[in-house]
Amino acid sequence: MKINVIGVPLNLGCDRLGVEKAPNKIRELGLMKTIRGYGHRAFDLGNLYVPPVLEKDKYSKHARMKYLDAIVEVNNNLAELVYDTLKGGAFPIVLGGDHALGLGSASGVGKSYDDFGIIWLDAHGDINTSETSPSGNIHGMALGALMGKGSDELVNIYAPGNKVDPRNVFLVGTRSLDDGEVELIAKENISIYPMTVIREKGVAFVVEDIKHKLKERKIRNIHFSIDVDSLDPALAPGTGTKVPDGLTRDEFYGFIDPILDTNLIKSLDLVEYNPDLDEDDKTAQMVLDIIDHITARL
Ligand SMILES: [Mn+2]
Repeated sequence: MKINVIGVPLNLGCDRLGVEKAPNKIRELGLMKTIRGYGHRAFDLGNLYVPPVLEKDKYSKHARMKYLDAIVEVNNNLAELVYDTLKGGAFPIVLGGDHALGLGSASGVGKSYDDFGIIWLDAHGDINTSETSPSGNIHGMALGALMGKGSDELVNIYAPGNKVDPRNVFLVGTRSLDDGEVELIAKENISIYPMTVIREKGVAFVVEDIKHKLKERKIRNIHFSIDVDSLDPALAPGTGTKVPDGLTRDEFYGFIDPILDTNLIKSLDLVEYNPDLDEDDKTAQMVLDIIDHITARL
């Protein structure tokens, strides 16, 4: 398969330094060699430009959303690049950077397919709005905005309006939700599989339930957005918003392997790995292992 790697050295959505170093760090540890090892035609499209913004100007465009203009700009460009990649018959692997980039990547996929859904693997909901967000960090608003919730500036990135039907969104691995997110999940009837459900019913149940709903909703194309904080901090300590009691290695691959085997996954984000917070490259190796695992199945 043709695979395009797109680096997005974005840290403005999490407002914490370090995560912008991730794409190059993963390259240095053998990213392209790993992908090409499976016979793929892989191209490294480099890193997207992230406009510099001074810390003192972070609220200059919006009182409750940090670095709004720069994040919108990066995501517009990312969306177009993902759209072009899919149009060219290639599979986009988007390497973050923080999870605000999901706004752009999923918007690019949404323009490519009408019958599309999103699987968002994350310790958090990422469905805050500027009103409900306790931090003003846009990485916690990305999935909400894709569903049309929150500020127009985010909802209308790349194209006007929501990019995905909330019924086509699957939120997996959550264990830290803000009050506003809990309300929205209930109101929109979002398919959510928190860690409590994964532990109670098992990962195989979650996979089967999602596959059933995909069929029911006639979803033929999925954007898979993986936040490394979905993993237990023991496996991925190098990330900015760690939450205890995350996915074990077996649970993680027990989920993603059968999801990949559906052949419905059309694009991938891998986000929130922060080299500055890592312990002996443990998280870096995990990220490479995930890429190895995924590209072996494409
Ligand atoms: Mn996230």
